[in-house]
Amino acid sequence: MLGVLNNSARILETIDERFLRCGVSRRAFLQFCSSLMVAAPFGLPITDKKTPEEVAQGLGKVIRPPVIWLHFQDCTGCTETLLRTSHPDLGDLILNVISLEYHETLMAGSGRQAEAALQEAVAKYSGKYVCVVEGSIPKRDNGVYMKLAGRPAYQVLDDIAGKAAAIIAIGSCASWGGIPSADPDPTGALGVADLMPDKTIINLPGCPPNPYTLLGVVLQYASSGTLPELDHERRPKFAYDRDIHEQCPRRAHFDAGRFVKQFGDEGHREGWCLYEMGCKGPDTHAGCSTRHFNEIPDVWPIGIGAPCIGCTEKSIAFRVPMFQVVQIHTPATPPDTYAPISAPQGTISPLATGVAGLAAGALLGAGYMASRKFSTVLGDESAPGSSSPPTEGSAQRPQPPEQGK
Ligand code: FSX
Ligand code: SF4
Ligand code: F3S
Repeated sequence: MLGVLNNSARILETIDERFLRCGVSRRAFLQFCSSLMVAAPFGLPITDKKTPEEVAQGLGKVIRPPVIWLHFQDCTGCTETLLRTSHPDLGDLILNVISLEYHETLMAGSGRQAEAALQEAVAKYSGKYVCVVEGSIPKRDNGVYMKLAGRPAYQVLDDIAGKAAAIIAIGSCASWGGIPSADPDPTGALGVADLMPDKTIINLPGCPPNPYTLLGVVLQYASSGTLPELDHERRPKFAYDRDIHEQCPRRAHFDAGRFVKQFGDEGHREGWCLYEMGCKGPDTHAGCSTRHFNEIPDVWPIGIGAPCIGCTEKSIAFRVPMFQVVQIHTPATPPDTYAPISAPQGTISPLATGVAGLAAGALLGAGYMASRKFSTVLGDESAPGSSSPPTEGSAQRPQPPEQGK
């Protein structure tokens, strides 16, 4: 399995050759392969193996793919997520697995020197490199809001991504505009696919996304020249095929009707469901609930007590107010990884598809829950949707802003 880069002059090494030359430990590589298997449990031939050893055996023979990484309007979080591994040698290892030819944040050079390095890398690997794009591209006023070496960002994108073998838009900014495109969108921020609609582009949204999703796609391409199956938003299905709510560890609390009402209240301290705090998990496709960040268990938004803001969804993050409650409009299937809390093991009340624990009259149709507002009463810990009248002297809770404001 020497992959698509086999026919190019052997200026690039295989991953095994590189490790041997740089003294990378087998143990670190196996750890890397395990993380890759967790990030891509199915849908990628490179990880479709029984053990990390088998994955390592296949990957070791792959020629390190040359990667040219462009930065536009971003916060550099996508780069950080790739390098801020909890084990320093793993971050190192990632840079040995791929051949990062150009990356403004990581390279020592700047100005003319950096520009020369970019042109050299493009000429050397023209038509063979993977172009990773981080950040959105400003198009308003002829792209005057961002220039690189005197050229507007959109021209740089056209030039460099145009000569790539594959284009990966990493993060929500590069996928469809992300934070810079939030209202009032002063720069006219666009994603890569908006500017190059006819190119094969893989979107890896997330703010930031899981780095192993990127590595899985790049290594899959390097090993066989194939790309994973994509959904309608050009996201690889292996990483974005399920919604957060389906596999959320707090799901049993949702099913039991236990909701956090305010940050810091008893429910929050107990790890209850964050739906009433605006959690967008029911409408968000991503793997975070089972594939945590930085190789640390529970390191993901809901794992640390923050509601999901729907950062992988074009129509949610930076569009819908953070604390606005979303409508549940998919039948809620019971989780298959977490046991329900208030129902006997292996069974769940049919009412749990909405919010079990509510008065039945509060449910609007079996299996679905209507969009609901926050309680207006401070300290109100009644069941969501129930009408608990404010008690005498009770303070009014500040309301979240209305959508579009
Ligand atoms: Fe965007 Fe990347 Fe959000 Fe940041 O740089 S996807 S702002 S976390 O990380 O581009
Ligand atoms: Fe988890 Fe959010 Fe669903 Fe609650 S609403 S179970 S916190 S994804
Ligand atoms: Fe983003 Fe929600 Fe995951 S905010 S990181 S998709 S939990």
